[in-house]
Amino acid sequence: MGHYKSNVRDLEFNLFELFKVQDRLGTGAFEQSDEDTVRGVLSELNALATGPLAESFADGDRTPAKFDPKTHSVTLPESFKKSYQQVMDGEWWRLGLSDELGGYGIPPTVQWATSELILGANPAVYMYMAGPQFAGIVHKNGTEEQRAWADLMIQRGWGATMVLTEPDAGSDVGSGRTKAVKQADGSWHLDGVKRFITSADQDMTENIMHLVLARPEGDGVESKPGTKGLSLFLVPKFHFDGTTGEPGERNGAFVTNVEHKMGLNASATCELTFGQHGTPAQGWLLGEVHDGIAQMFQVIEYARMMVGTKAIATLSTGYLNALEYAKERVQGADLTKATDKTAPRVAITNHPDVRRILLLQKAYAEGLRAVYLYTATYQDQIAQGKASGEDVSLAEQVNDLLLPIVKGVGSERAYENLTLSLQTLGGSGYLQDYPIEQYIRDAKIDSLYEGTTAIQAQDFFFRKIVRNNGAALGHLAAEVQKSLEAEGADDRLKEERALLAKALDDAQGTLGAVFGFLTSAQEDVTNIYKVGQHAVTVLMSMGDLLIGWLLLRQAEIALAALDAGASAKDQPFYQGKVAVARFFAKNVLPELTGRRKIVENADNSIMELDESAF
Ligand code: ST9
Ligand code: FAD
Repeated sequence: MGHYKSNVRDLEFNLFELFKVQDRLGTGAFEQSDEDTVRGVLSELNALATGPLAESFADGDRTPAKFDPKTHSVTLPESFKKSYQQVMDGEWWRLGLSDELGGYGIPPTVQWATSELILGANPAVYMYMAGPQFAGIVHKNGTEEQRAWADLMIQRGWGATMVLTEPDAGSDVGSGRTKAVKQADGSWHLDGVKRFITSADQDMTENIMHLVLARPEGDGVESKPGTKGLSLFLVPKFHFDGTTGEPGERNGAFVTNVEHKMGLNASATCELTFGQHGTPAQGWLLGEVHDGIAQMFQVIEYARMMVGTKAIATLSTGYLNALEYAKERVQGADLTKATDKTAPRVAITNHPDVRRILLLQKAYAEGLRAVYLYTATYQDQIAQGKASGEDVSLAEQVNDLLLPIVKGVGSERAYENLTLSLQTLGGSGYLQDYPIEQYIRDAKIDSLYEGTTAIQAQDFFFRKIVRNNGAALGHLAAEVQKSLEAEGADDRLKEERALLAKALDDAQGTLGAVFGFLTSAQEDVTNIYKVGQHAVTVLMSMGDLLIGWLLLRQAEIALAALDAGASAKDQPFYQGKVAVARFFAKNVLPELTGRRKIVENADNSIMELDESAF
């Protein structure tokens, strides 16, 4: 058996029992798909993920991407390339495409569920699959000629990158200095050095299309500072025939270094230099509009959802590996017999502390899965609404609000709980004999790239709540309230509902306090520091609230299924759903009260402390 332990039962539970995707299948934008197709896709992809994709996971780590500075090229281990080829040959990338570009008309909820399988089995494989997905963005924003390039990117299986970061422009993308100078033929020559670029070279595809943010210069080009002065350029690795896609001369975008990283070693993280090696780096303005940051955010929104799902997928397999180990590992006597030195030794699942950490892992793995799939239900609504010409603005706002939770909370909680997966194995968890140490190394990146957690928290508060006048947040709070007041709610979960009601009040109180700091900053600008200090707390509390709510909804469904006489095979699954919702409500949700107090009592002492005292 490979390292990857998927949870298709839970994916199906979310899709069909909680979020009722079957009601949307066969209609509107999803006319082509039905329940059998979806179950079939999950089952087939699960076989690929747990088998051939998982196979090269460890090898990709131990034999990382190799860089040849003479040829500016990157090579990957054969085993990894084989895994990538299988997923490409199976045309699984079509799952993420619109019908127009050769997709299967599958709802985003299902797409993300299938993505979890690839991301859990071998996340670097997924990263290299960016070509068709990014082609969709080129198609959406491009000129007629560029739309034809997008088709070539898909047909010829090219790779693609998103190129923002520079040595002095990480979180602060607007500090980027790479420039693009307009040429007489309408193209642009790029000049500058970008760093940390995922998949900027590899030896698996005939070409790579770089989507690059650069600062345009030239006659008639208005120069603006910050992100609003950036434009998005298409810069291919090789020039190509616009009709056939046949690659020609090398373009002047060269990989000049590959980073040595803590994890995710199969995914090449490259320095990419434009126009500084004797060949001009020729690029084309995307869509011929200087609207680079907004265009790039279409890529970023997808990538943030992907990063959160990656983290959650890894936590889930970490938990299931830990669970399997715990059931088999015999160590120590039952605590009630601890003084009897002759007492029989038991599996560690009998120890209260092991149960505690296993349930924490289960709660976050399954709760966060529900959060990303809940987010995707709004993407379903957007796709359906757009197809039928309905107003989708609220669904778009709620999706926007949820993205920093999926990405920020998903990555932080996954990493934190993966350390508990490792802890479950004791010293063995520290060894490369088990996959968990690699999971931890591979998952750490998720709280860093695509915007660190601090950036997610600020995005959540300032852009998604304040600038939105709380419209999306109000909708979410009303959804939680609706569950709390639902008629016929199961009495057996009364206590948990009361804990959820308190958590809702605490999350709102925490937000209220932070709003107060923002308002008072009009009189004393330093009060904005208090927002900065506690934005992450707000994000994490909102994440826990959502997890507690969705676990409770799952528990209601599980109790009903048990009452209706669930099959012997399903009974433990549903019992587990009830138990984990109860555990989370009692053991995690009350933490929101303490966090609220901390925020309400915020002061600026840490900002007043001289740097030398740190
Ligand atoms: C990175 C890549 O880290 C990591 C790896 C990726 C690998 C990709 C692989 C993909 C694989 C795909 C495979 C598919 C396979 C499918 C298979 C299916 C089975 N939302 O606030 P302002 C815009 S990349 C939307 O003033 P500042 C907006 O246009 C590096 N738009 O910002 C706004 O204008 P307006 C990632 C947003 O203060 C404008 O920006 N780096 C949002 O100038 C200015 O906004 C980062 O993420 C938003 N949330 O700049 C950087 N926010 O206001 C992190 C802003 O008029 N830093 N806009 O609407 C930030 O995000 C900063 O906050 C900042 C600040 C740069 C935005
Ligand atoms: P910094 O921005 O220097 O941040 C350092 C610390 O300061 C962080 O804790 C951060 O939260 C904090 N901080 C910074 N500014 C603020 C602020 N305003 N408020 C509060 N806290 C703040 N980039 C690409 O363009 N394309 C890619 O494909 C890509 N892939 C990557 C792959 C890997 C493996 C890595 C490591 C990075 C990748 N990146 C990529 C870059 C990545 O997006 C950046 O590393 C990330 O945005 C953070 O920037 P930075 O590393 O410069 O950190």
